[in-house]
Amino acid sequence: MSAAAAAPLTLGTAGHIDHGKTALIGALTGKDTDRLPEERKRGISIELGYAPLRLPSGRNLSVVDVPGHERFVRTMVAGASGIDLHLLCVAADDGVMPQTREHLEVLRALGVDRGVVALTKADTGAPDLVAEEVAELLPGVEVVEVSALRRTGLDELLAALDRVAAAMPGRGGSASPGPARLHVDRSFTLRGIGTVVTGTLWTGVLSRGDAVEIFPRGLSARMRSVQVHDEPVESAAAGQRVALNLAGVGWRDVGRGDVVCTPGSKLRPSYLLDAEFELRPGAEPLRSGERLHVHHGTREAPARVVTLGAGLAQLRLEAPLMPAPGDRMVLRRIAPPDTVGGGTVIDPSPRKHGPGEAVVERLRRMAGGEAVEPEPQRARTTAEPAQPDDAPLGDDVLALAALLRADGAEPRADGELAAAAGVEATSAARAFARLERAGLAVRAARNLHYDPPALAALEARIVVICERDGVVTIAGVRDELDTSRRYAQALLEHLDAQKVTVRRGDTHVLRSRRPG
Ligand SMILES: Nc1nc2c(ncn2[C@@H]2O[C@H](COP(=O)(O)OP(=O)(O)O)[C@@H](O)[C@H]2O)c(=O)[nH]1
Ligand SMILES: [Mg+2]
Repeated sequence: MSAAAAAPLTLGTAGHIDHGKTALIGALTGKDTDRLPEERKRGISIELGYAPLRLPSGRNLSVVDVPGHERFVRTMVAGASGIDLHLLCVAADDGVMPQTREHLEVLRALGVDRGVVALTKADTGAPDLVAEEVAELLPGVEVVEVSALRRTGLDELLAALDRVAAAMPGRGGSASPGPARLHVDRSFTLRGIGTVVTGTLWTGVLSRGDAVEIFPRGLSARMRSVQVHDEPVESAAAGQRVALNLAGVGWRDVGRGDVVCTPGSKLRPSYLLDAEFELRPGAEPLRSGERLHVHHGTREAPARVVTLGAGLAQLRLEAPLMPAPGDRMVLRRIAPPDTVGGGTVIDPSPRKHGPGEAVVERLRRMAGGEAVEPEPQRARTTAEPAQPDDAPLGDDVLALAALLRADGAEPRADGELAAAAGVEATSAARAFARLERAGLAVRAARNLHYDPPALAALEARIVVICERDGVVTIAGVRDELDTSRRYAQALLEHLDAQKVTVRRGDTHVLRSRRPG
């Protein structure tokens, strides 16, 4: 098979902030992946960036450029989920830094074990010393010195990427049979075109005109058109960045974290999953009852851990995920935020159970690829009390969550949102409380809730401003985030309440920096 015909792959950047990731992708592809005005103004990546890259062999890569700031690790995880190989960037003038290590942990957790290291900014610093440091961290991985500024080392880097890619068949064609699955990272509307969603196609093929289902809400839609990196195609293959124009759903009904699949997929929203975990060296072992954040696809959910022994655990999720057997997940501690390790899904829809020899035996067989009978229904024991939160969220509550997510940085007031979702005014407060408990909403002010990732991104942007200027004001946040005074005020008051910032007269300052 010629390289051009070989299956496409997705490449993700990784590495500490300011280590030249975005500049390098710009030099390689001609595309500036920092699109937000303040990304350009401040030179910091906040959102995920995308660009196509054609290797000298003709092999096509989709590049996902991730942010390096420690506050944006969850965005990095969403971007890295679904990539095939990495381009780890380590700056010659800075060496291995905290997010170099944390991004590597995320890649390891996701099972991304192939890639190339770019020793960036080789026109400065001490490339030789840093090369030694990298060789210790990642033995056996090719390291290429590059300078995006001087445009040196780029051909060598492309050749190294080609060598790594050549050994990877990709997920397309026969490597990826069965129904298609795309984890959505963006949804928007274009005038005259309608709803567009984008994401990385994990498995299968998506073709123009075909019907799709969208989970967790189980909506139906049809693909009016399919694009790969801005080019219309008849069908897209696994491993590619894809944009779909969907008929039959509004853009507010779909958002980051949703999964688009073709009919026949066994994918369903799940609040329970059994998995095998591998923690990072030195991490404290998982404890039963511990609460962690689970990242899967472009979605995340808080979960309680129930250890089962033998490296296995059941996760009791507070918000639904759409897992499939063999999928990778990343586990992060909530406070202080830290990547703990990764997991591989074995049973995406188990019964609620505790440890036991039979449980471990059954999961071992499933992990080995055996078809195993579903678990028999068993009575709850006193050790596993029934919890009202275990009941699946109703359609109206999920609709509320979808609207909240679609509203993003500027959510409507609670009352307006409830009305739009068809939730009765009398049960709105209960619905919001339910969403909060499920990790699908955060209350920021009276009558104002945010989608948690949207709020986290806004908070991170404000912290970046604080770090730069020392202080922030309501007017400053309003202008920099291009929002209204009302949102700016709510955000700052929320940050004060969260003890991230503290109010000093008309300004707010960071309380304390976490040690790097
Ligand atoms: N000297 C030098 N500076 C570079 C090079 N590449 C990037 N930079 C600078 O390093 C800073 C951070 O680069 P950027 O690509 O935004 O880093 P990222 O945070 O890893 O995406 C910017 O000020 C760039 O101009 C390089 O090859 N040589
Ligand atoms: Mg960047």
